[in-house]
Amino acid sequence: KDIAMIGVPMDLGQMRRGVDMGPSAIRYAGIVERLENLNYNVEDMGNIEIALPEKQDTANDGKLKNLSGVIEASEKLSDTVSGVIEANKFPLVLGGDHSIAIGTLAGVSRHYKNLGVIWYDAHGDLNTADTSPSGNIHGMPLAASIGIGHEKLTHISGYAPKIKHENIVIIGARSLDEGERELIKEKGIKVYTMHEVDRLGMTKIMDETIEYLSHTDGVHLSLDLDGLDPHDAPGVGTPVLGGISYRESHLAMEMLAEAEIITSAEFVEVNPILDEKNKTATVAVALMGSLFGEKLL
Ligand code: DIR
Ligand code: MN
Ligand code: MN
Ligand code: MN
Repeated sequence: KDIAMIGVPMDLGQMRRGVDMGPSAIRYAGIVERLENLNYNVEDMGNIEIALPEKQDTANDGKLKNLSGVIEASEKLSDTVSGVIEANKFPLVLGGDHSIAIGTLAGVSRHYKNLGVIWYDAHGDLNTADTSPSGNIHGMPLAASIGIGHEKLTHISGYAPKIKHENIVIIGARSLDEGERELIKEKGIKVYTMHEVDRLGMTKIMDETIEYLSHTDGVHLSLDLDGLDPHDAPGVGTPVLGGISYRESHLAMEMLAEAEIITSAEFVEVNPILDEKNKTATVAVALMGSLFGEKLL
């Protein structure tokens, strides 16, 4: 199978510098070689062009920081991802902050009637301008994708919603804002918090997740590196203590590989400036290896 890799040096969805270098850090950590060793054809499509934070016209943003820049990038990414799927390749998107998921899902979901999403993250990313404590759009992509929030964010590529709330599984949550908790309860969104990770173990969580999404016709994996414990993935903009371990994450990826359900993926929030010797990109590459079928024996 063919993989098309798309870099998205996006840093407009939050306010810390350096996450735009995520795609470079992941390439430097050897992603192409890693996947080629698994006998994939890997096409590195290079990076989507993202406007500079300094050049943002913020006059009309209201409570959504860098809104126009995020919208512009989302439209571009959506079309690129859609083209990759049309060409029968697996879209592998490298972030960049998590706001890119708005564009990724806008591109992917055009090709599925009933797309499932696994949201591996310390956060829910279910905020809107009204509930967000920060105004940062990287805390909003999951809400936007189920059609909740600013019209411009929910309607990338001219349609909404991208996914159904009952087709989402959030794994690793340990920092949810008040409005996000209300939305999760109101919609009955499936969430495995760290409490469940500890209590059930990753094996049971992945078995249940795969079963829960078995009625879908494709599953997108959106993996925020801050879902992992900051000990294992320190190079992220919003680290939260008490996260998923490196080993649990490998197990999760291996179980997804075995189940053969993932049809698109993105790895986001790698920030090499905040990192220790590119550890976080190295972890991301190792997890991608497992996701694409790497095995010891
Ligand atoms: C917080 C942080 N909930 C916000 N979100 C992050 O700003 O909305 N998501 N870091 O990954
Ligand atoms: Mn996130
Ligand atoms: Mn996060
Ligand atoms: Mn509409």
